Amino acid sequence: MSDPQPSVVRLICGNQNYSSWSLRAWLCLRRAGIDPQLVVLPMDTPEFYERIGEYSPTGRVPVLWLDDERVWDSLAIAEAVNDRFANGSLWPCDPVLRSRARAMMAEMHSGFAALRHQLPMNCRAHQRQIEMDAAALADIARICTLWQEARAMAPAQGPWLFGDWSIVDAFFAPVALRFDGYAMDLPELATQYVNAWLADADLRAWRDAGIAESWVIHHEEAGV
Ligand SMILES: N[C@@H](CCC(=O)N[C@@H](CS)C(=O)NCC(=O)O)C(=O)O
Repeated sequence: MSDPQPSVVRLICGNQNYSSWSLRAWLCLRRAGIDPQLVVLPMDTPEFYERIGEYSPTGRVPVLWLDDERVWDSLAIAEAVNDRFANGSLWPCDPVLRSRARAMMAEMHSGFAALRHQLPMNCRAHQRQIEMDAAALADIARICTLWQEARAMAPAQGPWLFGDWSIVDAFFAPVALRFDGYAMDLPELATQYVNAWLADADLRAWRDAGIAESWVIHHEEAGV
């Protein structure tokens, strides 16, 4: 069956400053060479709840609109972008690496609740002092182990988890922002990976847009 390219690609997002799931979807689109129209809905405001029903069947962001077709949830969006715009090239070619990358993405998508709750993604944060409990520290340690294992498996020399960029990198990009946003001791390899993200033009463009937003969500502001 033919798969005609949509004429309008639109990503419905939350605040760029705080919405980590939106960032993941947007990074996948950018890596596929797409510059989507962005509809940014300010989360935690009456406007969000008034408008989200027009766009999202779940009441959550992100949602990708390909003309009138809607794809919701960052995980499904990443796969749709890979299928529709990148010919499958956004995953590692090697099936063993691909399975590992997918397992890491799934673990990020369904896990790390303590990290997500205690260290919210916040583009404006930089080395904030924060108190973390044992569960958040365990999440950080687990992520560093995952990154180290991926790098050890990676055949390519690039800075990304499996050498060349893949979707799993998009899923850990908000973690890189958190690791920069809040002061913590990291292994050297994790610091290098965070720095690779901080130097990335797409991430910087998103972060700058987030910093420029005027909305503040007080319960997402952590650390000092
Ligand atoms: N599993 C979803 C999670 C989406 C999600 O929780 N989005 C948050 C913003 S990052 C949201 O829509 N929050 C607004 C609300 O729940 O009112 C995904 O991966 O896309």
